Amino acid sequence: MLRFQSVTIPNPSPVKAKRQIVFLAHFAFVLAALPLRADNPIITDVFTADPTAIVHDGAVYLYTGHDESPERNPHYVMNNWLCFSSTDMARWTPRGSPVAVKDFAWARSDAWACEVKERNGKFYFYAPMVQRRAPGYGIGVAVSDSPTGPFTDARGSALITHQMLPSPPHNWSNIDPAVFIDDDGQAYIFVGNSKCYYAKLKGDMTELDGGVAVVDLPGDARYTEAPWVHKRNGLYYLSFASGFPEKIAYATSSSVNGPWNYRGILAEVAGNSNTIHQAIVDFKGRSYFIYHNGSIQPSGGSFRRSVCVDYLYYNPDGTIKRVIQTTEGTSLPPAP
Ligand code: FUB
Repeated sequence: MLRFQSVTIPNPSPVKAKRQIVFLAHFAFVLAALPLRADNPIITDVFTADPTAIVHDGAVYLYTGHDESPERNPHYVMNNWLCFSSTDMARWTPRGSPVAVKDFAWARSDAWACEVKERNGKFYFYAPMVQRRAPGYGIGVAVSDSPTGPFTDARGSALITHQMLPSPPHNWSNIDPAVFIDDDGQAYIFVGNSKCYYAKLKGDMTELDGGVAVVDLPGDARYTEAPWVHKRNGLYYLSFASGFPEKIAYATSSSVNGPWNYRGILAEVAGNSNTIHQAIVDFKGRSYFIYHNGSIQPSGGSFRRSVCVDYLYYNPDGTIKRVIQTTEGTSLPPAP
């Protein structure tokens, strides 16, 4: 970050004053042409985790979990979600909390990784929460007319319950929803910890269209959680957290139904955090990798995380270059 001290200029002669004005104007011009850097993490006054983002009407809307765990408490404390917006991926405006666990009568706790998608002028919010009346997590869906909410529970019940998953490995299998809408309008929801699952969504985005199936990934992919599906030039990409501490790995396919071809590591372990949880978005001609780390000092960590943004680059053959996690973050292009 650049900082300047004020300088007192003694009463100059007219010639000197003109030179000083020319010098200052030149200096201001050079400054304006320098790229403005975002700095990672992008939000430093609250702890943010598990990012997801949409592009709407010339802006990016970023949704995050909200880590409220006290220092040295080795558990998540997460009660609501937060929203931020930006028109340049560098300056972020807080938009408050669009929804909380308390807005879902069937849910007890754990505002874990959310997902938001826009369809037909409405905004759909998906998130896992611990169910009140049955073991495990349920995926809730809420709806709003605005990207910043407030979102209202669209069903009064979970869209996917833990009990709907085929052979869930444990009680927190039903987490981390990611919604993908294909070019033909068919929407899919992916979820899962330790095993990846997916299901079709009906056009109303609030009901499943059929059952929940397992996504078949090779063992060396070491799938942990945080699925994210996107499509580019006809190729489907499924990225996900792999191993623990987590890296991000990815697979590709010519169909959203697979088979998935494992492509290796996309991003290394995040600084000072066991989890990393990615989202990938394109905005104004560039691709971005949004994730969290635990880098805020002195008290950041695996339960007090912070969202970061870095560039994502593709190779000519469609594979993705490994993401370089930076403290500088992304930069605004200089003003034209
Ligand atoms: O924030 C709680 C959990 O940690 C998320 O659901 C996972 O993706 C991991 O980031």
